[in-house]
Amino acid sequence: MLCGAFLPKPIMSNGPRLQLQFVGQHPPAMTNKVQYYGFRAEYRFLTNFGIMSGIQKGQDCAFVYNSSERISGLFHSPNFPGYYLENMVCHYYFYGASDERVVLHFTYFDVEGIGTCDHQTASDYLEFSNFMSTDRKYSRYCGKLQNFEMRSDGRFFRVTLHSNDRFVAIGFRALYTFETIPMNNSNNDLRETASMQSYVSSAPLKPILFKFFQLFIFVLILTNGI
Ligand SMILES: [Ca+2]
Repeated sequence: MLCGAFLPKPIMSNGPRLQLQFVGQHPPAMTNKVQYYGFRAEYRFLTNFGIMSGIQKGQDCAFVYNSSERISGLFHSPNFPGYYLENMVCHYYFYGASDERVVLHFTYFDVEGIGTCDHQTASDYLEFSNFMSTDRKYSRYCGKLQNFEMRSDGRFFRVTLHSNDRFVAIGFRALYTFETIPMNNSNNDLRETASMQSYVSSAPLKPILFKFFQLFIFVLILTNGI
């Protein structure tokens, strides 16, 4: 229920229907001088869950972000900054070039859930993965979190929001950036490998020098003895 003088956050229906009921009561005698003007709202029929960035895959809550199209931008939960929807799975796929990594900077995070965000806690959660399948490297993310950053290991990254059938929150907003890995790194690696090889190949020199030194001492002893 909504009342009072404030602007509510955007409301999104879970399906193709939404019903609103306006109930006007007689104000109490003491406050009859106060004027209430009711409300005015904008409505829109959406198929993109209110997510304007990326390319939507069909009618699903699945969005693709290619570095060839945009090197950085914002993405967020459905209906942000309003409440996200119940019982849904939303995918965000990031595809970079082979020399790029995906960097996500979360500037808002409030996903309804507690603790480890697992099934027992009946939590909604955000899942991160370097693959299309589950990535055991990352635990589930839920609750209220301060700004944080996530990085992909390779050129691909996946973020998925899971919500259950009860309680919702505002969700999240993040900045994505495709970061080019400096090519110097691989050159350095090559150089390091090269110097390592020369070190390895020069290593047997030491015993030879030692042998020479031993021989020199031996000769010295010999000459002194004579
Ligand atoms: Ca929930």
